[in-house]
Amino acid sequence: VKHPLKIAVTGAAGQISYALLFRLLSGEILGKDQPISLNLLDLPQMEQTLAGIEMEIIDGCFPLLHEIKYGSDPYALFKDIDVALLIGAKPRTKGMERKDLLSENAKIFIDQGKALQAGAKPTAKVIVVGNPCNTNAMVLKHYAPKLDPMNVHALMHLDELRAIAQIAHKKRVNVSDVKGVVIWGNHSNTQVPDVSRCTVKGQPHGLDENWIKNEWQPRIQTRGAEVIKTLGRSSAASAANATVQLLHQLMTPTSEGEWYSSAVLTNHGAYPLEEGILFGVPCRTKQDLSCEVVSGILWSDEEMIRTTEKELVGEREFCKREGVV
Ligand code: NAX
Repeated sequence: VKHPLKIAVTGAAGQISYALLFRLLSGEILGKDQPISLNLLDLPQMEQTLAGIEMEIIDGCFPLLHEIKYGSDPYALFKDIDVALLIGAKPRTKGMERKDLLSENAKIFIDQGKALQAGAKPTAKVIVVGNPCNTNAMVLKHYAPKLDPMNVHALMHLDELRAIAQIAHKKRVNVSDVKGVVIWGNHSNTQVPDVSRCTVKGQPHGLDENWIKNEWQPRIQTRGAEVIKTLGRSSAASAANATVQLLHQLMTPTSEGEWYSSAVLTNHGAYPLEEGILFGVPCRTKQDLSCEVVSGILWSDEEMIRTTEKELVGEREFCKREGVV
């Protein structure tokens, strides 16, 4: 039997986490032989909800559940963890400006970065889901210098899955026939969904350029808002799915010639980008489970890349002015 993997989940009383925890414990993501210790973290006022969630998890009777803890202290709950899924964040409320959103969230991620630095295993893998996820992860990494920058990810995988699903639908093929999509940049509507290396059933995709530019790209960029408008609340189950699928990617060597999109610190030097921001790029997991950026993909639209880069640099400059980083 394998040693239990210790996984911390923040925002554990929220709707994404609710759709995520049972997927994790089912064994489909990390394997049927991988026991899991869960550390659930949320705000102090959510303790009652966490107690109820713990009851439901116990009632799930999962053979892979080794231990479960919950609370509101990141220092206690990040101790010795292998994985952190950072979902909790301050939502944007009515009338709130983007800069308020940034500074409110910066506080959370300063604190959690420090707690990871203090207690997490140096090899820990971190996925930041809470928005604005790229800049939240940038702040977190600043306060957790011991973490390998290639182990700190901001979630772009939902955008990637949305992008693949739309192409599969258009081409009337199975989603598994679509490979090589990349989502560059920020998890916002400036992101750059890219088909320059996309194949369908191993062949060049053959998609109409007009459809790509005028329908597919804008649809992917604004899909989150489209879901909110239709569903009446923000995507939770699909976000949970993307989070566990990314975790699976990070814990499994990537097949030859393939990649997944994820936002990592730009200091890797694989592309000419401003350093010190988390930017969506194609990544691969190596045999030793370290993560590397796939280099050499030519940008089909550099202007769009520079726009999303500029947005992220703006968010970082704001954090600098506020003394956050
Ligand atoms: P919910 O409001 O249902 O849950 C968020 C939970 O986080 C709440 O229980 C809240 O108490 C908790 N929380 C707040 N501050 C915390 C802190 N300092 N420590 C621990 N817990 C804290 O939101 P949900 O729908 O689950 O979404 C969570 C986050 O995911 C939001 O920021 C949302 O914008 C973001 N998303 C990111 C996506 C991505 O692709 N990167 C897509 C889906 C989603 O929009």
